[in-house]
Amino acid sequence: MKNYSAKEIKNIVLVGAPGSGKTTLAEAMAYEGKVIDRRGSIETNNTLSDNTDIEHEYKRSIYATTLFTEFMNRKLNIIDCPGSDDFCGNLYSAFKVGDVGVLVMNAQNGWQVGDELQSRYARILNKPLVGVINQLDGEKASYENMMEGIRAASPVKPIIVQYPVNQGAGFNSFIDVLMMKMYRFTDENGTREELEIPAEEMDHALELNQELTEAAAVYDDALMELYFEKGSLTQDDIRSGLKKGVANRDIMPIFCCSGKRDMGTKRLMEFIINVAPGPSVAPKFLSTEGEELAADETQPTALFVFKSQIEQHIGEITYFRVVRGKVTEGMELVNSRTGNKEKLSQLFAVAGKNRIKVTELMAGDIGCTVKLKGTRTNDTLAAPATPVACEPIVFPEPRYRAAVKAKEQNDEEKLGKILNDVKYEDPTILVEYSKELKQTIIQGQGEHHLNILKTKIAQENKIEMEYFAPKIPYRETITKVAQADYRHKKQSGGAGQFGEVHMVIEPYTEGMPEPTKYKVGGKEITVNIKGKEEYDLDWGGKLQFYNSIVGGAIDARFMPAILKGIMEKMDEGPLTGSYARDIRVVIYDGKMHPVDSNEISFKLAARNAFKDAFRQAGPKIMEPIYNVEVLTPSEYMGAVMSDLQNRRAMIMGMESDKGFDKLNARVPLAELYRYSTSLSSLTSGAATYTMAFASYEQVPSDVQDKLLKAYTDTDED
Ligand SMILES: Nc1nc2c(ncn2[C@@H]2O[C@H](COP(=O)(O)OP(=O)(O)OP(=O)(O)O)[C@@H](O)[C@H]2O)c(=O)[nH]1
Ligand SMILES: [Mg+2]
Repeated sequence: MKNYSAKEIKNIVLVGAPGSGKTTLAEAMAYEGKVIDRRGSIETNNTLSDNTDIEHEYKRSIYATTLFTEFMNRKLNIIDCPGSDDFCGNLYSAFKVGDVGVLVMNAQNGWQVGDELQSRYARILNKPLVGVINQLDGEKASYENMMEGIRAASPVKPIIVQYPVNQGAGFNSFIDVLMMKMYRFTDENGTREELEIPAEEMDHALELNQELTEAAAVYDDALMELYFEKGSLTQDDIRSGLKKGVANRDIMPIFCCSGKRDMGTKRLMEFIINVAPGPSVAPKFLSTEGEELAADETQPTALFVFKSQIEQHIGEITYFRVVRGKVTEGMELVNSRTGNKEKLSQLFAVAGKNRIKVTELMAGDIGCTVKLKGTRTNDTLAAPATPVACEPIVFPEPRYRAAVKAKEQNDEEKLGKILNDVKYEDPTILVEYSKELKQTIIQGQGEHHLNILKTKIAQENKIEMEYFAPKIPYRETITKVAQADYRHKKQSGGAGQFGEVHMVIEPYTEGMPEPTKYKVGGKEITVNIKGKEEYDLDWGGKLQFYNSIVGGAIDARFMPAILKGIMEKMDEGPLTGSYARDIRVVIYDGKMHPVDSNEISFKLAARNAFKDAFRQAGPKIMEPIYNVEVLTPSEYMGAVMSDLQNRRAMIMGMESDKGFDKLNARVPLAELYRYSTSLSSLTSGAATYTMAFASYEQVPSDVQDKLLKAYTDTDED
């Protein structure tokens, strides 16, 4: 295989709503590039891109897959992304190494939330887009409806390059207003005739050609001048204007296609080769120090790892882009995170499940290697003398959580290890054991995302796991002053136990004055501060602890034990066993026994006094509230809103944004379990949402009563 340099490479990312035909189009591109001599299909489970058992089972893409093709003496690296938003992490990695997105849209469905989301990701990640109206051979295909949707909703302005002559089942021709030709396909293997535009289409074609010319001229003063002078531009001039408009992310040229019948694929690839920005023009990689790393093969080598996947019989496969310099077979590089050497004994160009051995890859190219020792996604491998680390991919926040355990207790330990490693393959899955909830909590992008993981672990590791509702990390605090005494006394045979503690507690607020006097339960208590300790609690909020013992009622040496007793109860709050926060405690009296008093006695006395005081202090339970943002087609807005209201949501605002409604609400986490699934069934999968922690707020009294009851039923204190 030829060695391609940055100027001869294009790295494209196929994006678009679920099922729009990305994988099928990638297959047609690979066929046109002669990487395969027969096209596989989704139905027969033999595409290059969807090549895992789990993708076959679900008949959809789950992982972004890289495929190279050679076309017009250039190399086109295609990354085929999954359309489902549950797997959007893949788009973040793909766009890190891809320079341009190809938005594949289904002409049968019109503009969908998936198109909306994926074009937004491209925008967030600063990547230009080329638009493809696909499935024009479908029974329900409507180019006009699709264009209307794009015009109304696309964040980038569409510019028509092609329109179909006969869409629907008989689709076989379209007019290209850049080439000013009609293309007609004579078979389903990409064979095409280049014909003159029929007379009845000429006016329309000329009109669109003028729009295209004007759109191209806008981006270049010299072109604009030329256009005014001559009233037209050459094809090459138009291309050079489009090149700028696309690279600036101002316009999205629109193409026609049936990936399934391989119609339009070749023209699209030609345009990408000629017009889309390649590695030497696209924005440069940045180092973590902010240095620009140009795709220059004369520079010292640096590779960025954007994906790592374990494949049966082979082990870990590491996918990378050569950021600068070149990499040759057998090269030794240094991982800038670990400082360890890695030998790249084999290099491959990747075409999905096929890997083609190569001896060298140049700056801008994408490839993979195997058998690295400790390199993962987001690592940079660099020449030992010139270490550098590239800015990492910043993955989206999780928006779905569940508790997880092994079906068989015996598998628990093994499952723990497997789950711990999941993040290396899929950085959008977070797993952690919550000491607070005493559950293993797994977080991801949606229920489907987690179910796929479950199936994968069952298939590959033969371990069954179960998801269930995670506990909610409630917090407990108090609302008023309270007082309590507690005597711990035990006389059983040998040495006895004795400790007595008197305390006052009150709600802590920032900047409150030092305590001087309390009047509580008919008692008047004067505070003489002997000692003060203040703790920032790991789980948020504060504990203030005052020693106000007079006349040696309790020895100072027992104070740490008293504090410990209180801390134990803060750690496992008296109401529901959740963390307590924002409390001031004053120990003002107590009793010792000359022989029987010891630390354990005071710890227990303090613990129980604190619990009693807490329960009298107007205790309340606080729950985590999340900011939720839902994006839905307007027709579902009513349903989405009333569902949220049933979840105790506070609606904060609504706005319409290019055909979609956006709704912001504050929703208790306790009401969000399986929200992604409900939202999906309410809107036939057309809506999406994000969520982020906002604050802790008091739960309503009916919820508090329920929680209290549930806890007293289990409290063995
Ligand atoms: N009629 C018609 N059907 C198509 C075309 N392209 C794809 N399909 C069908 O649409 C379905 C989805 O195709 P895929 O290629 O898997 O779509 P995708 O965009 O990769 O889907 P995800 O990766 O799951 O988002 C399959 O049944 C294909 O056979 C097309 O051009 N015309
Ligand atoms: Mg796919």
